[in-house]
This record gives sequence, structure tokens and C-alpha cells, in this order.
Amino acid sequence: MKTIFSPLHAGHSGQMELVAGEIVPGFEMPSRAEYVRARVESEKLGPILPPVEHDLAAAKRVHAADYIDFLPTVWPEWEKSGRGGSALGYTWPTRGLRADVRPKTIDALLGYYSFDAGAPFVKGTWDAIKSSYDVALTAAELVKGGERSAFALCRPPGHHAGAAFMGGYCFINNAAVAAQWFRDQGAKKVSILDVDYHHGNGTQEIFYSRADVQVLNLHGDPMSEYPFFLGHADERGAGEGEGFNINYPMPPGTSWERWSASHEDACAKLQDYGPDAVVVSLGVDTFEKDPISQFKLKTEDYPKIGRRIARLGLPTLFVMEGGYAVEEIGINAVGVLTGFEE
Ligand code: Q9C
Ligand code: ZN
Repeated sequence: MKTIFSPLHAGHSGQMELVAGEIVPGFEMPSRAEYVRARVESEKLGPILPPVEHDLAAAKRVHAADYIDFLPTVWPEWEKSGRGGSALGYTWPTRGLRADVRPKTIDALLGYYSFDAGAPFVKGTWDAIKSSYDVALTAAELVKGGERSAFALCRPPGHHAGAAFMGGYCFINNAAVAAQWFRDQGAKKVSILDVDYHHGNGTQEIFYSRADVQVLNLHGDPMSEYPFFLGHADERGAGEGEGFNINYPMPPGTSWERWSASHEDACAKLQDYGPDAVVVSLGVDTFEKDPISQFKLKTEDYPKIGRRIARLGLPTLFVMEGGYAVEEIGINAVGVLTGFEE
């Protein structure tokens, strides 16, 4: 399997994050991608290739054009206003406020275009976002070109980003962009299988009213886990999309037995749907030692995930999402991929 990777991810570094009332260094750090890249090499998964640059048209197929146009302006505007640190909003248009007003200052716009303070910008953030997007599209092109699978080693991740908002370490929804790109290239139906520990709220939002992209999500129960306000079992899609969004919230402490039963059910529903391509939102923050998660998957479980996905027998794009036990991310993520290839 070929891996697409860009070193430009590393410019998105040194961000700060609000955790339990304190500002701490961000968990979503550059070494994550470097550990994965190193493991791809040491396991000889296949060649590691740079992305091809793309314009932003494919991003605007799933995101609002004004949102995408805003992203490259964030750091320059933040600097112009004399700030350092991380560019973050602090006011959100929640219930009782006007979500239809688009104010003018950078502070207001950061709130307008986000759902939490989990997507900080630093100087290199836009270039990293753009490279991650290019990585996803370049890997999708390999699959469209006839490869059985490809690995988009994206950083920053994407699945919390919705049509017009960032959050949860995510800016552009790389998996959603790739799924839509497959559709635009002639795929009639695409499935997104999201195995990251956190619910992919952005992906769900983007495709919620559509029957042509099935979204299956396995994650920590949002009654007690981030992102709290989406990802519940009764969210099944709307209108034409009714029945094409499927959530599997699971309790803290979930281990392989429970998780794999949900995965089995998701794979069966995916197979019934019969897509032309599968996009896997590959987070490995389900790992027992993940510092921000509550599931108990073990290193030996990850190849089993890959083997099950391989049995679907469909063209498959793996898109890197979360995973914060940095030293083990490579072992676990590449474990899925080598399991797939067996
Ligand atoms: N106490 C992804 O895995 N913050 N995003 C959690 C921890 C947000 C995770 C706070 C976690 C976002 C792509
Ligand atoms: Zn996650």
C-alpha cells in the first residue's frame, strides 16, 4: 500500500489547548505523524510519496466557500492584531445568539467558524491544513486509479470539521473531501467508516441529508465523551438521508469484544449498502493507553480491524485521524494497514 505524506504538517506545532480548565500544550502534536511515517517505513508497508498540490475546489464541495476562504487569513489577521500564542475564538453563537450575523474582527470570526476552542492556529497551520488536504486527495487519486487501497497520512486530522466550522483539532474534513471527490469522479455510492474514538460530528453533519454517502461511526458515548452534542444512536439521517447515518456509541472501558461486535454490525451494513469505495477515518485513540480516551483496545486488535475491512473487498482509502499515545500510534495505525494487506 502506498502512503502519501507531507512534511508541511510539522509547521502546525506548539499549539495550546484548554483541558479541564487549564491551558496545556496540545495533544495533537507533530511527533504523531512522524511516528506513523517511521512505522510505515520500518514495516515496509510500501512507498511514501509526496502529495500533488490541488486547488480548493474539492474542499468547497463539502465546506462553505466563505469558511474555506477564511482559513488562510486567520494567522495573518491574528498577527496584524498584534497577538502571539495560538489564534482561538472565545465566543460562540450558541442558543439565544445570532448565528446569522457574521461580524468583522478576527476574534469574532474565529468563534463564528468553530464549535469549540480545540482548533488553534499558529503560523504554519494553514500550510499544514492545505498539505493534509492535498495528501487526502492524492491518496484518493491512487484508489480511483485502480489501487486496492492507499494511506493518506493526514495531519491535522479532519473528522470534527463540518461544512462551516472547525474544532477538535480539525479544520478541513479530509475524509469528507475524499468521499465527495469519489462521488464527483463517478462513484455512485461511498461509505465512510469512522473508527476514531471520538464521534466524527463534522462528517455526520456534512452528509446527514444524503443517501449517496453512508456514514458509520464507532465512538465513545457522547453522553459522557467529547463532542457531547452529536453522535447519539437516535441520529439516523434526515430526509433522503434517513437510515444512511449510523452511530455506535459505546461506554467507557469498551474493549475488543464489545467494539468488534459494533464493527461487525457496521461492516455488515456497509456491505448491504454496496458502495463503490470506502473511506476509513482511521483514528487509533481507541487504544488502552491513549491519554484522552476511555476505550481499551490493545495493539494486537488493530490488525484484526484491517483484516475485517479487507474482507469487504472494496477499494479503500485510509485517512489518518486521531491517536495521542504518540509512541504507539505508528504501531497501531500501521497495524490496521498491514492487517488489511494480509
Ligand atoms: N480532555 C480527534 O481525535 N478535546 N480529535 C478533548 C480532553 C478534544 C479529538 C479534551 C479531542 C478532539 C481528531
Ligand atoms: Zn479522536
